[in-house]
Amino acid sequence: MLKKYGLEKLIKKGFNEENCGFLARITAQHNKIYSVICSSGEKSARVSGRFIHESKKISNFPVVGDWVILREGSEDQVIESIVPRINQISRSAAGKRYSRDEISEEQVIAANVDNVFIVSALDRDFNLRRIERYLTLSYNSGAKPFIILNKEDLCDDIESYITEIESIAFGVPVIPVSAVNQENLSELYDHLISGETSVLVGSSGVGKSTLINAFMGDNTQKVKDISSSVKKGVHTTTHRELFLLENGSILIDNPGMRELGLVDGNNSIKDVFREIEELGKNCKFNDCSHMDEPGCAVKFAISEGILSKERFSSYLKLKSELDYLKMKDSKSSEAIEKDKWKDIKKQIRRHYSGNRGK
Ligand SMILES: Nc1nc2c(ncn2[C@@H]2O[C@H](COP(=O)(O)OP(=O)(O)OP(=O)(O)O)[C@@H](O)[C@H]2O)c(=O)[nH]1
Ligand SMILES: [Mg+2]
Ligand SMILES: [Zn+2]
Repeated sequence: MLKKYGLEKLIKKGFNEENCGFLARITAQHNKIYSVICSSGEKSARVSGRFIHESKKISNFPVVGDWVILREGSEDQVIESIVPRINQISRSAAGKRYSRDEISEEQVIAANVDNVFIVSALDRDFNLRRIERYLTLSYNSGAKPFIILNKEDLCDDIESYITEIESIAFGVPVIPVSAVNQENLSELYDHLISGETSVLVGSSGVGKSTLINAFMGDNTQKVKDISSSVKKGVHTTTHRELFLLENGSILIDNPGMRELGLVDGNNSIKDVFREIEELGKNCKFNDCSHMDEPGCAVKFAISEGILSKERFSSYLKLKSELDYLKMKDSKSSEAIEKDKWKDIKKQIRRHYSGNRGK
């Protein structure tokens, strides 16, 4: 049963199934209740009290795609621990980014993911800068990105969109489809490989759930009804869920994301803006910031129209966001160190005041 749900991938990473107890994979999350699949079928589960107590960060809680160890509970199953993740797709939690007082928290969208399908619609939604952001998120996780251009039925000039994308996403497959008319889905289907887990990401209304329904061959997922399409900003899908397709591939649906803060990762800027990194090698100074240094090859490329200004400012924006996060991370480790000493001092004080009365 679990082999169907991608267990082979975990075993390949050195996971030993034998002495791990009661293993399951999270298929959906509804607030505190999880749906899980285990060797005896689907069940619902919650995290144990100890788990809540010991998990200091929201990113330590289980998410769709996680492998977990369960214990039989009186009502629901109890999640005791998470099997170390192969990878995770993360963003910084909405609304809290850059705020001074609140720590921006990492929110894990899905775990143990092989492919990220970035869905963009060929309508007003189309935005190269947003696609760059999603690419950064994918490269950060180590999963393989794909760009799906949905609603091709609404567009007469698909080729020009593809050319635009190809100029910013090097070597990333770009697949135009129509989920509603089921056009060109076979090309996408070829990338849905048995035992692999893929996640659909993209703004609300681009057709992620319609794609799930097309692949499942039914109306599993509720999709936005055309008549309510004027209700902007309303997300039709409200929770994440994992589906097993007939060909053995695993696909995760997601609610659309309004805000997409980055989480520091694998130096992904270098992968997304490969041509800028390449151009930079020809700058006069090794550490050129491409702002106003003499002999800057990047500035030269912009003045010659080889590199677009918009692309360059997107690079600077994402780079400064990641630099900020790096700086903040090192700050928070200092703060953690301080807190540790505070605790130790408190314990010493308690020790002495406790001994005084004896
Ligand atoms: N014309 C056209 N409409 C489509 C296509 N795919 C989806 N739609 C329509 O777009 C609307 C939104 O589709 P959903 O599948 O609900 O979008 P979603 O990405 O799941 O949205 P959230 O769940 O809110 O994140 C629906 O009315 C779909 O019928 C397509 O290929 N062409
Ligand atoms: Mg949806
Ligand atoms: Zn330069």
